Amino acid sequence: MNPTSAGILTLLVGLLVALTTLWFIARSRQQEPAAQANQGLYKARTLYFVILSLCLLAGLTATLGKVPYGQADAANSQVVVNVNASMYNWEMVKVGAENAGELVIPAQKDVEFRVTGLDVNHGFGVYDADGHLLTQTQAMPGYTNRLVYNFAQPGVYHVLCLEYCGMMHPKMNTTFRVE
Ligand SMILES: [Cu+2]
Repeated sequence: MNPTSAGILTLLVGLLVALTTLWFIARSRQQEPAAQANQGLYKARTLYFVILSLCLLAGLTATLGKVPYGQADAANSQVVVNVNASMYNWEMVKVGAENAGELVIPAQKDVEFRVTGLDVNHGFGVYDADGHLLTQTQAMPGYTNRLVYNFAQPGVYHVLCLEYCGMMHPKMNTTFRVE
């Protein structure tokens, strides 16, 4: 699904939620003649739901353009890294790399990680040298997740497994360099 259709889908779901809320309000009005005694309370509740719906819609509209996934342009990625996760190892190979030694990735370029699992589900988490999680995706058997990331700073980055996969899960890590 491309970012535009994902955005439209999100908007439609948001509208559906808002309309459903309004429908429930209208319906509860019809079915509660006893509400006359609590008119003020019901009015306040209705107002609350209307304001809440409007706030949610406004928030949704304002943030639609900032949907995190789909912004990165996989088609324009200049560097592709194949990532195979298995118990308890990360195999990371840059497509077209001459030597299969240490993985070196260029800084300030879109890098596309093609992440899959060879045995069970793993979590591919990329951390900077200070231990901050930068980006992540699942490594699933039989499926390739594409994750595009642009490393602004050169340095050593760490890959840790984010999904418990067995006894040695905490030891499932590797590093790569960005230049
Ligand atoms: Cu794991």
